[in-house]
Amino acid sequence: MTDARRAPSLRPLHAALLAAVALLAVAAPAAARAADDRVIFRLTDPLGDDHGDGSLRYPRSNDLKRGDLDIASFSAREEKGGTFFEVTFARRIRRTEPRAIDEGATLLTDVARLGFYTFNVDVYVDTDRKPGSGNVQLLPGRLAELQPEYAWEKCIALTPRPWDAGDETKRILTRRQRMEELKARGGKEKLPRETAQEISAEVNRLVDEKVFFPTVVQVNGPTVRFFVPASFLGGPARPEWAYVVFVTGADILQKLDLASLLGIDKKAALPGPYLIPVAYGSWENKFGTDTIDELLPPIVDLVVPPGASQEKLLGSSDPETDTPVRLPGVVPADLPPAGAAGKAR
Ligand SMILES: [Ca+2]
Ligand SMILES: [Ca+2]
Repeated sequence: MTDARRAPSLRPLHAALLAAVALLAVAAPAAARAADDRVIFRLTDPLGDDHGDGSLRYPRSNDLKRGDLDIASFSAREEKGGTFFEVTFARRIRRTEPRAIDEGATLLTDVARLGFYTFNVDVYVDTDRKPGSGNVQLLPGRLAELQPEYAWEKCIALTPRPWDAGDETKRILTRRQRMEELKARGGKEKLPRETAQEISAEVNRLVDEKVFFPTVVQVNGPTVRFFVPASFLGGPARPEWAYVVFVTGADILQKLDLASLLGIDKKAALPGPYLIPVAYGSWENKFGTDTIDELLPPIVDLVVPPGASQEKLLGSSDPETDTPVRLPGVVPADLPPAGAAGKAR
């Protein structure tokens, strides 16, 4: 398309030739596309690796069992007005049902209104592919960063409570920004009201611009599909972009105590909204581990590029130096055909 548009500025003969070639080039993928149902890319992930760095144990809860958060594939499909991303798990997704989840007779279907309730999927997209350009920090509570080479411009956060998760994310980030500003000023007095408001306005603006919480979601067997409008990504998803994709457990009833943020010095160690954390030992409501590492991410399954090891990556934090794990992106266009991504362990 681009070549065809540029053609008139070239010498006539070349222009005609280029236009013909461009037409051919456009026609071939279009045909493939029709047969391929408008799939932009598809990444596969090994089965049986829903254990983070290798040490994660599922909570002893009836709502979550091994395999539930095991990613089998991640794909993108162009649809009218945007992109449907799709994650297929190793097992059927647990559907919400109208059962009471507290003493006030709140129903699960009141809180988790999109049909699922056990997981979050994060997708960080590096759209400019310029090393060092973009964000390396992830959403709160992930205890991970991105390798600067894959710094992201856009983040898609699929969660069972998208409306609340958006608000909570803003509250957590505002709180942290205010704490950092206070610290920078010597930490003695309160922030002037104006400064505090400026910080919150800026955080709100950034989250609205850069993070999308899908609300058009379809759950079907082991597969969840979620729609991201072209207006957010600047068009349909592209296979030349880099993607960091992982799943965490969702705790839809979690109440975050923001006051507890005050005691947190480690940059990465913020709590995350509706995220099941990891802790040493075995737990009813947390992922358990035998690793003593307060920066061990609560990431259960991660899609990695060929040659990389999920277990090594997720186990590479260094609490001593306050260094969280740093994750690489996957570029679908760079992969060998048939979606070899993640095959390497
Ligand atoms: Ca997997
Ligand atoms: Ca994986």
